[in-house]
Amino acid sequence: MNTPHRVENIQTERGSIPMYATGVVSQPWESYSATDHQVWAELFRRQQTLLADHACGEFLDSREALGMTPDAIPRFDELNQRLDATTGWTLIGVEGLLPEAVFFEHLAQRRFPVTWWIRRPEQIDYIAEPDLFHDLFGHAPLLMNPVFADYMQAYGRGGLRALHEFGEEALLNLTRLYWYTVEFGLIRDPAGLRIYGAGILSSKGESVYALESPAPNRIGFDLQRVMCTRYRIDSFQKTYFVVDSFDELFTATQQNFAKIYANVTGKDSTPAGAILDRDQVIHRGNREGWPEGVDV
Ligand code: HBI
Ligand code: FE
Repeated sequence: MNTPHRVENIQTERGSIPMYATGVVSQPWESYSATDHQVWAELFRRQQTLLADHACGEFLDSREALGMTPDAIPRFDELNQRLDATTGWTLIGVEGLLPEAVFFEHLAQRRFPVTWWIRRPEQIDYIAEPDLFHDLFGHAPLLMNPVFADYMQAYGRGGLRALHEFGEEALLNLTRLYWYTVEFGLIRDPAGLRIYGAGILSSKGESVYALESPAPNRIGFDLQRVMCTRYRIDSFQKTYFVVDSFDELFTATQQNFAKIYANVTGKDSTPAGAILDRDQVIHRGNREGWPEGVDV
C-alpha cells in the first residue's frame, strides 16, 4: 500500500506534531490490504464491546445510523450518502494532520478530513497521530447528530474568525477547546459519566482510564477555563471536562469570543493537571502514575 506523504514535524508545547500535504485525496479503497481490513476489524470489535457501557447514547445511536461494520474498512462515499442526507456533512480523504487554518476551513464548510491510511498491526494499541480508525470510528458517527454537527461547523467558523481577527494566540486557545471537547470530552448521562471525545472513543486504554481511573481530574466544562488549559498529545489526559449536553457546547460557541480572547490573551495558561478554586470538581484526581514534578 502506498505510504502517506509526511511533510515535516512541528515542535510545539504539546509535543512533536507531524504535518502532511494539505491536499484532498480520494480514498484508495482498492489498495487496502487484507491486513488493513483486519486491523480495522480488530479495533472496531474491541471498541464496540468496550463502548457499549462507556460511550454516550448519542454516539452509540449515531454509529448505528451511520451503518459502519467491522467487516471491512468503510467506503467514504457510502458513508457520505447517509451523512449528507442527515446533517449535510461530507468526509474527505487527507494525508493526515492539517495546519489549523486548513482544518478550520473544512469544518466551516461541513467537510470532515479523514486520514486515508490505517495504522499498522504493531500500532494497534497506540498511535500518536490521527489515522483512519481514529477519524472514521471516533469522529464520523457524531457528525450524524444534528446538534453536534452544528457545533463542529460553528467551531470551524470560530477558528477562521480567530485566525483573521485575533492571531496565533487565539488559535492556541481554540485548539485547546477542540482538544478538551471533540477529542477528549465527557458528558453527563443519567447512568453516569460517558465518553463523546473521539480521542477516547478510538483508544482502548483511554476509554477505561477516562471513566474508571482515580488519577485524572474530572471537572465541569467552562469555556474560558478550557481555552486556557494546556495539554500533551503523547499521554492520557490529566483532566477531563464534563458537559451536560451537546446544546451546552453549541451555546458556548455562540458567545462573544472577542471578550474571551481579551480576558485570556497574555495570561498564564493553566497546567493540565491543576484544579482551580472556581472549578466545579466532579472528581479530584489522586495523580497516581503521573511523572513527578512534571506539570505540563
Ligand atoms: N488535522 N486532519 C486533521 N485532523 C484533526 O483533527 C486536526 C487537524 N489539524 C489541527 C487540529 N485537528 C486541531 O489542532 C484543531 O484544534 C484545530
Ligand atoms: Fe481527532
